Formats: sequence, structure tokens, C-alpha cells
Amino acid sequence: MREQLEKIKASALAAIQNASVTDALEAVRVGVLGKKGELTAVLKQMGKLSAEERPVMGQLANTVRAELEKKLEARKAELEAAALEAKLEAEALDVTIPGKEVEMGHQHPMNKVLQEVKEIFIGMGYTIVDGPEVEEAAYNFTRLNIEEGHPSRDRSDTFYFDDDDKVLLRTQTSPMQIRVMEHQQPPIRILAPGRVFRKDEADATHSPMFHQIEGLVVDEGITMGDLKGALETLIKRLYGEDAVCRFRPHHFPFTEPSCEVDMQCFKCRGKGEIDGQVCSTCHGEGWIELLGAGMVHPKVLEGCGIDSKKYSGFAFGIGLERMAMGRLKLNDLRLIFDNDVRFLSQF
Ligand code: 2U9
Repeated sequence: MREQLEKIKASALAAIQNASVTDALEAVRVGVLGKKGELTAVLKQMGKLSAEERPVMGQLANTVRAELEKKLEARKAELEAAALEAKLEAEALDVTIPGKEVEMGHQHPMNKVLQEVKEIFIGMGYTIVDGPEVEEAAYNFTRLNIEEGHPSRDRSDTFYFDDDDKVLLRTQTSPMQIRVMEHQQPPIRILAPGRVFRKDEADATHSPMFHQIEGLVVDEGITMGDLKGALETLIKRLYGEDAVCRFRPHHFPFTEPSCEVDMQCFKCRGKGEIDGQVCSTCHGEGWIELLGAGMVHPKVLEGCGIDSKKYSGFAFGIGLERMAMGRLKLNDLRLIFDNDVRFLSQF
């Protein structure tokens, strides 16, 4: 029996050491110490031993059992620790791995150009004014000396709300300047940026909604010289000190005299061609049309209660999209409105 016990002990110790998972270890325990285990089977044979042998073998069997239990316990702890270690390793969170980059948004390119223009005029003492997009025809047209029957009042050009043609989506931001002048005596120096609406089919150069920036200065002794100074300052600040501009006679109902302002083409430097090819930026003109302007018509001043003998003023209007297209070198206006991030993120 002693040999039997020694054999069980030796093979159990080897099995314990070889068990690589806790389930295998449990199988060893059941196979040796369980109800039907090898050691239990040996113990059941104790009755067959002599009275002298029984306590000796009993003690030996107990020692073997205690030793195996101790080893089982130790190996179990070892395996559990190894399993935990492996789990921790597998599920480890590496806090040093760089995080996923968050894409930052930025201002819309139109907003950037608007901001630039605003800052230039704020620097010259202008105040920014804001007003309604739904306007009365009286403010949008009549008080700007645009009489009934003028083509720009046509239903095919303007979005009216009712059949009486009294309320509309403003076609220019000029009604805001009328609203300021009827409440405020000169000196007036304001910039009126905002959305305007015209019944235009959307194409590369037209949109039914676009943005204007208009300016108005009224004071004693204001001349065309002041107008030139303000607009040359704008153009040089926006396009660089070497930008060249020209003032060309034009007609607007609300200004007299009126002009359009062009900038010499920055691509061909006014030549209209590059290496014998027609310049694609100015289409051979040598000049790029930027804005319209003029001295405020005396009728417009008088209509707002401003004495046109004492005061004079100049006004100008800029199409912001057109200006942005020149500034950002775009060939299609629709890019500005599509809001495709692949386009916007270039600016
Ligand atoms: C008042 C008096 C006069 C504003 C002006 C223009 C000339 C002009 C165009 C630019 C491109 C319209 O968007 S556009 O198509 N504007 O050429 N605008 S003078 O004159 C005013 C404004 C308000 C009370």
C-alpha cells in the first residue's frame, strides 16, 4: 500500500505540474481526491490492513492528501495569476497611442472676405448696419430714384410677395441706407452688408441669392475725390499695394455722377494676353470689373430729409461673391454655395 500511495503521489504531482489551465487541474483533483478518486479508493481498502499497519498507512495517506491539496492550491493560484496576466495583456489600453485627429472647421471663405472688407471700412470709421431682407418697394426702389416701370422693378427680375408689388425680397442692401438717413442727419459713414435676391437662373456667374456690401458717406463737402480715396484704399488693402484701378463713367438711378471701378488684371497686368494667348482671368479685357459707385443723387438725399445744398455724399456697391471669386481665383460661383467640404477646406 505504501508503494501504491507513493505512486499516486508521484503521478498526481506530475499531473498538477503539467496542468496548464484550471479545468485540467480540477480534473486532476477529482481523479485523485474525489469520491471515486485513486486516493479515496486506496483509503477504502484500509480495513483490510492489520491493526499495526492501519494507523501508519492512515497517517501516510493523510500526509499525501494534505500535500496534494497544498500543491493543487498553489498551482491553481499560479494558473489564475497567469490567466489574469494574459487577460490584462490582451485587453491592455495603450494610453500613449496618439488619439484620432479631430477635424477642425473654419470660417466659410465668403465670411473671411466679408470680414476683411468690414475691417478695412471699420478702420476708416464706418459703422456696420443691418436691416430686413423682406422690404417695401418704396425703400428698395422708389426712394432710391428707381421709378415705376424701371426694368429692375419688373416681376421677372424681383421676388414680390403679393400682386400689388408692395412687399418684396430686397434686390440690394440700399434700403438700409435710406432707413439710416431718414432717422439720422450727417455725418453718416455706414457699411451695409447682407443677402439680396434677384430672379436669376443659377449659372457660373449668377445666383438668385447673393451678398452685397454697400457703403454710404454723407457729410459737408464730400466729393468724388473722397469716393476715389475710400475705394482705392479698399482695393489696395484687399489685392495688394501694387493693385491698379480705374474709374469708368456709368449710370445708376441713385447716384449722379456714377462710375464703375475696375482693377487691372493681376494675371496679365492689363495686357489682355499672356504669351500670345487671351488671358483667361480677364478674357482679354486687361481689366476686371469690381464694383459700382457714385455721388448720391440729390433727390435721394432730399427724400430722406437731408439738405442736398448743404450736404453731399458718395455710395458704392460691391457684389461679395464676385469679389470673393476674384480674391480666391474661382471660375464658378456655384462652388461658393454648394458647401462641399472638399472645396471649403482649401481656404
Ligand atoms: C443709397 C444711395 C446710393 C449704391 C450703389 C452700386 C453703385 C452698384 C452693384 C454692385 C454689384 C450691384 O451687386 S451688384 O450687382 N452696385 O454698382 N451700388 S452705387 O448706391 C447707393 C446706395 C444707397 C441711399
